[in-house]
Amino acid sequence: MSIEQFSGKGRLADTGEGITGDELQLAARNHGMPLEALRYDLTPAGLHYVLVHYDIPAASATNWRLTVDGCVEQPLSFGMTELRAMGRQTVRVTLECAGNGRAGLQPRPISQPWLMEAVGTAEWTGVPLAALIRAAGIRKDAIDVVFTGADHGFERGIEQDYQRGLTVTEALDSGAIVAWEMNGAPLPPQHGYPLRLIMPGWYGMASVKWLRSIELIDHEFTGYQNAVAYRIRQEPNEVGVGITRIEPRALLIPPGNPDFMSRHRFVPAGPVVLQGRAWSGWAPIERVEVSVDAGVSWQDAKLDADSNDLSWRGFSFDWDAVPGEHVLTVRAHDASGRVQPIEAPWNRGGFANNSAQRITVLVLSQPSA
Ligand SMILES: Nc1nc2c(c(=O)[nH]1)N[C@H]1C(S)=C(S)[C@@H](COP(=O)(O)O)O[C@H]1N2
Ligand SMILES: [Mo]
Repeated sequence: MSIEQFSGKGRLADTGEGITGDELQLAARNHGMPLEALRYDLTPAGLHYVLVHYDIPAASATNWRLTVDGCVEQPLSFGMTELRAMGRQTVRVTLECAGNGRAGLQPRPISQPWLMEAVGTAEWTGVPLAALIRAAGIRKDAIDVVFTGADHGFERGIEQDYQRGLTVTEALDSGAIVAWEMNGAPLPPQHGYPLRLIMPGWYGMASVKWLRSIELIDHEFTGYQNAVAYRIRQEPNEVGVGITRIEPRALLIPPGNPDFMSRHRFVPAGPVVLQGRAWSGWAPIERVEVSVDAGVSWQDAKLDADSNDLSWRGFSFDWDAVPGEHVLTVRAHDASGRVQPIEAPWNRGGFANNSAQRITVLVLSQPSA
């Protein structure tokens, strides 16, 4: 018996192949945000999506240490009390998993089978990452910063701590914080208790949970989560392009009432206010379009006040629902000129798939009960 024998291969589903047992196992552990929770401007912690590669590690704030070392003038080690003395800032951040939308791709990459619900917005409180790095003093030979979590596991035969790297510039200039609170309470275990990194605007994989070490290194970081996973590729052996910021996306709160098993939706005829939220990690949202005829015609949604950061922005649209079947769809535009595509291009890992949401509803002339 060997590690390889038990390790997932990262394959594509065969034509017509349903969700596998491995995918079900991942989906039952890693939950999404039910789309009706788009009604909350700040996602309650229990409704925020969760993604954990390995196991949630045992952790105690009492004896937790965070080290900052490597290519620094003065290596540092903080307990939670010492860390709190370094500064305190709250940032409102929309996090989205880079695999969001994966299950909608054809062929389907076998992995966590997200539909469109791997998103959430929280207020994260902690100390600016730049303050910690500057306190240690950046040596001239520093190139990358490596963040290590306390969780440990195997991926495609490779044993590892969960680790991600950033360049020194990204680490200093992206508004990152090392957070100990989510929505004003200590981090829940599944969201990184007692300490995590938060990288505003970046796909979730950069926001390392259970953060125990920040190391500056004098070369490019080539760890698994940067160099192997989380890259856009067409072919398994190409180098690919590393995944960074969140592509624009708009989502509607599905209107009306769902069928329990199929989740097909029924809407009573008459005026309906469609509501949703849109976000992009590149620039603030400046326009959202809605179509109630499967993308044949589009109209602008009304935008809520700008949040002045990269967190999601609410929108609404007045729809006069007439009896019959309708396909609702939405697309986001951000201030960098990025427009959400109706159909995003395919890639092997199923990353950054921001294809437009489609909701089929049956509008009923009479409420049935
Ligand atoms: N240590 C550690 N950090 C991690 C992960 C992990 O498995 N281990 N998963 C990453 C991924 S892929 C995502 S999408 C986000 C999810 O954060 P959340 O569960 O708080 O929503 O955490 C990231 N940070
Ligand atoms: Mo993720």
